[in-house]
Amino acid sequence: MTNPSLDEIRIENLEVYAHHGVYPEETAAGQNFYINAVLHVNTMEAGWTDDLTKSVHYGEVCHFMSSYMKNHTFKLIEAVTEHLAQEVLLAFPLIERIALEVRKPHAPIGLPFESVSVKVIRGWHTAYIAFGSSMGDRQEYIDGAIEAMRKEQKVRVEKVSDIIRTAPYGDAAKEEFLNGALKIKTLFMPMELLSYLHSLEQAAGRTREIRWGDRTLDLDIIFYDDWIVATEELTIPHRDMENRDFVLAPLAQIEPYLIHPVRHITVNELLHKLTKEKTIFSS
Ligand code: A4P
Ligand code: MG
Repeated sequence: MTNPSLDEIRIENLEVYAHHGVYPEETAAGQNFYINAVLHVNTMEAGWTDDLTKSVHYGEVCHFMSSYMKNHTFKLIEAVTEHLAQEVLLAFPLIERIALEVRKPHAPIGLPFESVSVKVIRGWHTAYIAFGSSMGDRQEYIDGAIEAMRKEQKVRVEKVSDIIRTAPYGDAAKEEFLNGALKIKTLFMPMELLSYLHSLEQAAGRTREIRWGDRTLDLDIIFYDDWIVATEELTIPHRDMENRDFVLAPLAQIEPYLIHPVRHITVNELLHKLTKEKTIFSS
């Protein structure tokens, strides 16, 4: 998550009578739940202008959470908390992150206790996506994917680079590519984002036959906050980005000073390094 120094709006022990629980008696009769929420919002502008529209109306957040809790029924407080955190983030765009705790002091445990609770921290993440197409109506495939992302509620498209024409890289691809990059905010975690991007590739008629071969649409995750992910299915930052001018040039156009979390140099510097190496090797 991008800004660790965000200000906080705190809601403490909001009481809500609702019907969540594993046992049928709990969902039938209901009981009191208590919500603690820390809303991470940049409050400075509201602070200086004294204007509520520049901040988040905590009263509205309380009513929203209370109605959501009353109008839905889950077995687990894990589920209540997860869904509620997401709904708040979707409904109040100025909230970048929420720490949400749902307490259940009357849980049917049969022993003296004060309370049980689940607490989660959820928020918007910043990701950079490189896109490429070398088959069929390339522009149409790219436009279609960006349009689909604009309609997906868990994604906010923030910046789109110019689209450039590039020669195929690697031995498998033969056709000219259209390439570019996107900056998005997203509620998807990295693996969920990868699956989502694969669904967009499939919608563009992508089949996976030849690695590095020609394709209708390729969507790669370049960065995800400053996270480092190294699993069999997913490598972030993208493992080959520093060797690809068709990734670095569009990225440098939208975010030149972004720092690569492993190399510790900016996108601009990576691009200059690559251009210099290419000149040396080709001369
Ligand atoms: N994967 C791992 N890390 C990532 C990540 N950060 N983002 C895995 C996306 N995927 C990631 O990719 C294979 C697997 O990589 C995925 O299933 C995922 O689990 P793929 O898209 O199925 O197959 P691919 O694209 O053929 O292989 P690869 O290695 O992803 O190829 P690239 O790196 O996408 O390169 N020339 C030009 N001019 N422009 C291009 O855009 N693209 C390629 C393909 C070749 N030449 C090109 C271009
Ligand atoms: Mg790929």
